Amino acid sequence: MIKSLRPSSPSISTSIAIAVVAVGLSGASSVHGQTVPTIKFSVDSDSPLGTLGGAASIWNPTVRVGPTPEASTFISASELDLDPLDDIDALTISRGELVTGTFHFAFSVDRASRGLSDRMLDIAPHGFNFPFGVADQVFLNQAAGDVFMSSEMFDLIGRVDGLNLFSNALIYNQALMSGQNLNLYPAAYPREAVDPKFELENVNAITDLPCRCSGNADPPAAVMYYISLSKGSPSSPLLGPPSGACVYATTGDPLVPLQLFSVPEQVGLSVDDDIDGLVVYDFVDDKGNLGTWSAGDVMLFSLAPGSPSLPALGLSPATIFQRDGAQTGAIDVADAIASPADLGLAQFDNVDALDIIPALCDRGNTSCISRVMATYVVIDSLNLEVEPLTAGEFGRFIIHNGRPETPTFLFATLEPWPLPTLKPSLGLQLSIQSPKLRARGETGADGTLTWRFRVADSVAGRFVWFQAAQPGRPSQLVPIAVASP
Ligand SMILES: [Ca+2]
Ligand SMILES: [Ca+2]
Ligand SMILES: [Ca+2]
Repeated sequence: MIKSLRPSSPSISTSIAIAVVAVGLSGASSVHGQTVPTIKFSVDSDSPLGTLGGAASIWNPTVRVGPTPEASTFISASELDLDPLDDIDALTISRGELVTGTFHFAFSVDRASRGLSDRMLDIAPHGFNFPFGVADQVFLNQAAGDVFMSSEMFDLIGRVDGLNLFSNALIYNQALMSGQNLNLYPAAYPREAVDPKFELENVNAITDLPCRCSGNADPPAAVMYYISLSKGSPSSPLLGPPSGACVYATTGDPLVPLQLFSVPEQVGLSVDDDIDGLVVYDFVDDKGNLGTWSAGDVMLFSLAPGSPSLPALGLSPATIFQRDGAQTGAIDVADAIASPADLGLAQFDNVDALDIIPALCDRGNTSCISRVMATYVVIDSLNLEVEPLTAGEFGRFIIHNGRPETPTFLFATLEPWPLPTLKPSLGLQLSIQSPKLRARGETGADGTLTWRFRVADSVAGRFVWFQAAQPGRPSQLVPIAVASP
């Protein structure tokens, strides 16, 4: 039975229809040719976006991808009736895929995590190249706003198979990768080093990653979100036992308050534990109700550093646990279904956001697993290199990290501002106005391409702005002062 502190409110089950209208934005949509990922996330209270209720809000990326990242509020702290000082540190939709098969983990790590640098997937099997993962994004100081995918597959018992690499690959960069980014700062491509002084956004909750299951229609909008607050959040004592290990359910409808879904002891935890990564399967009970922890429900979670259950079991903040609604007693090592090493992480690392991606391949079929992973993984960052230019002489323009064997275009302008330019044929927006197509070509199997052409005499002494693009993927903007001969 739910302990509701606001008994006069309508129940969650009766308000689902309203909620679908209120928050029914799920499913990939396309605006101006750019794909908007369905992914929802939250950030921690130390993130620039986490002030003024930002850490108590649910966010999603916007269509705008470019030099100025911009996430938008999906459900605000006030719509959730949360305090601006609360911190949502775990978030999930109900994941039926949890109980029907195998899955990869999608996860984020905190600012202090390092990853295991000897587990990089830059030479993955079957010719695939997954160049970015936790360890290199940490090295470049841009991991905290990223989402990674496990190379291994799991079910509710533990690891079942995978690439046997015990590693991870970047699937959403914090910024700039159209359709594969959260539109957070720093505005850096995955291969760029970020100044250590930069105040990083830390994603500490994710859910609703789309399945790239070919042929499937967009999934229906989620009817309910399940959240956990970080320990010490001011709303916690108002919603049930004060604890970071409680889970609350919400339709996102501002008229319906958060409802207590589970208390710590129901999932084998202490009130002093803190759930910081969460995936729930909420089984519809025989009365047709959602929003209560009961037999048939399943929960995956990770705990925050400092949770007393971890040292008691000798386990890590990157351990992932599984509990079901019929289980009783405290968690133990048998409930741990993924270790840090399974995910390519170190023992002291912290998984601080969690989701699952359905595995579509048979066990042992590493060719299939690599191919499916390649549909999620950030493969390239389409970097444009322009060597110093002199009017009247040949210049060299080099594409790095492009998608292999893909049409590639180079644009230039003398007047870059103020308006960006829509390129529907490429499914993207260039950051410059009045772009002139200067060159086209196709990248080689290694994703590189070099153009060499004569620079016009008329641009001697002037600034020229260059930007390259592959379908759906613009490069960074490169301004160059052209020397006079
Ligand atoms: Ca990154
Ligand atoms: Ca978290
Ligand atoms: Ca954790």
